[in-house]
Amino acid sequence: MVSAFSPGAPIRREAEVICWNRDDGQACKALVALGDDSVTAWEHRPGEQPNMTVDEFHECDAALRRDPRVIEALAARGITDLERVLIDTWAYGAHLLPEPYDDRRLGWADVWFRREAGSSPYANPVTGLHFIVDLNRMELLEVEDSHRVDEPRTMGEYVPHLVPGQRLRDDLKPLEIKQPEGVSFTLDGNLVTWQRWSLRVGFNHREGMVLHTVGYDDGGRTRPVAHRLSFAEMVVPYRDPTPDHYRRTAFDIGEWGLGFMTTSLELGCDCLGEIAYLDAVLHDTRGEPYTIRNAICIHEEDNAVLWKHVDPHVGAEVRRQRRLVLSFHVTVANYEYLVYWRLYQDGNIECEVRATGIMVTTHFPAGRQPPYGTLVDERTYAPFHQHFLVARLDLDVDGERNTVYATESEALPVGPGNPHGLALVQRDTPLRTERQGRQDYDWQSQRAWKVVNENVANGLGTPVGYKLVPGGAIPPMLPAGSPVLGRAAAIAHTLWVTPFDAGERWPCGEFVVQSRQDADAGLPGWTARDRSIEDTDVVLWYVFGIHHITRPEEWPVMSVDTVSFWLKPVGFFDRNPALDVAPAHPQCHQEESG
Ligand SMILES: [Cu+2]
Repeated sequence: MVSAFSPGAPIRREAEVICWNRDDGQACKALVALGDDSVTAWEHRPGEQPNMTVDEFHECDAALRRDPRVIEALAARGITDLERVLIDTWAYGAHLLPEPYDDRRLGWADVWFRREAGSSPYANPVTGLHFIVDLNRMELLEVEDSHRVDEPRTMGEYVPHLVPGQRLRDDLKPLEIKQPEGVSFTLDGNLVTWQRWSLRVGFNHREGMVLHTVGYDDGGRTRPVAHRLSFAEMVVPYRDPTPDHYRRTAFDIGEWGLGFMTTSLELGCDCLGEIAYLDAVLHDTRGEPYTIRNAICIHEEDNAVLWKHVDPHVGAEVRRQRRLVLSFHVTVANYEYLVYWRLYQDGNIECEVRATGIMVTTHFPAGRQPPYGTLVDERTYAPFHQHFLVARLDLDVDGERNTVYATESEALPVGPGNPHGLALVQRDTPLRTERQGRQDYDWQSQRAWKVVNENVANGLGTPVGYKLVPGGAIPPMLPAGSPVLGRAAAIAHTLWVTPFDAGERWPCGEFVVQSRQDADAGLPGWTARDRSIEDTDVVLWYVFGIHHITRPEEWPVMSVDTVSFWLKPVGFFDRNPALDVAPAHPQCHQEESG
């Protein structure tokens, strides 16, 4: 497979095809051998709903706009200019499907209104109006007109000319990033090499950017760190049970796909400096290819100081820190997610996600505001919600045979040998089976997880490892038996560990549109077998995200909310591997004394 690939070697080109018959709604999964134009596998998947498609979203929009009942419902609210209406179609969870239609492929739609041409539709929710649509027949099933609210006078605009009385700041001087001798990385096809790092960059419709065969050159030998790094699922439950929001639980990867939602990047705006871009090629519902230009951005950044010491006799020795950033941006309706994987000179890998865009809001009548959100404008609140991401980390620390340890600090009680209560020890507990591999964040013990290769020792005689340093871990806060937790039990733990299985890719199941529960299809089912995860090819599933208690400062557009986690070498090297980074300027470096 990928790790065995050498340039020029023949490869078998296969495409996995998910399709469904819009007449009877039946889904199928097929394998197509592209080299000899043959279908090598064909499997019926009764009862499953494939992912939502971009084509279907647009088709639904067009169908609704034509429908006299939609035109009438909008007119009843004084909206007659359909050009200014935005309709967002969302997927359902099975537990919320309206009964007469619960065997169909359904969407439910929100309605938004642009106050003037070019203004922000998300500034003005059409509160209490939703459409339920059969997505196979493109048939409007129900107009839900649950309640109306007198329009508040809000300011939801962010484009400068639409913000009343706004004068843009003019006191920033130019800041230019130049690399007069070019960049320090090389890009050969999808192979990236930079400093000691090498990796291959991939892309697919569901996960977006994927990093393969990430390795670090150590004395002329590439030592594997990760076989494959990606995001496998996102779950965004809105925590507001009122009519406008109770259905709003998005699975942005399983329902929509980070790849499908990827947007083109612009030099100087999205990425600054000397940039290498990669395009992505995806397909529409007819299987026709299309290109997302500049889908992935690769560039170097200065990141202040890497290491420093000031010696009282001989002065300062300082190194600047450089990092390589691989990133892509995703727009899912009102929200954007910006994903950054960063490689550092000292062997660290950082994965950062930034959420930005526009929060969902609702208008409410004069009086007390609803309790499940924050007031952000006149009689307008932004509901609380959570963004859970599941990173799939197929690590190969110096090879495939790895064991994961929970590593925790413990303060020993006062006693003989510890009279001042200072003694702190580190406990490493091997996770031998999948049940033990279900782990939760623990602030008290500063719990982290070490992926260790017991078969390879460093120069100090201890086994080599990489540590998953948790960041952005959030609890689900969903009661047992909650239907959302039933569909996404993966979010119930911070970490899951499984033995590698090529078929285990999607933590909440392959088909999450209208899913009822993931007990069989995803992480809960896989790990219920309690397989051994000791000294084997392990996959870590790290759950992190944003517990979004909305703020007025996030309206009318939200500055980035940033979360990250790190993979850091622990005894992978014998000493600081960035000792040999050269000083950026002569003055960062002590004169050699003669
Ligand atoms: Cu949010």
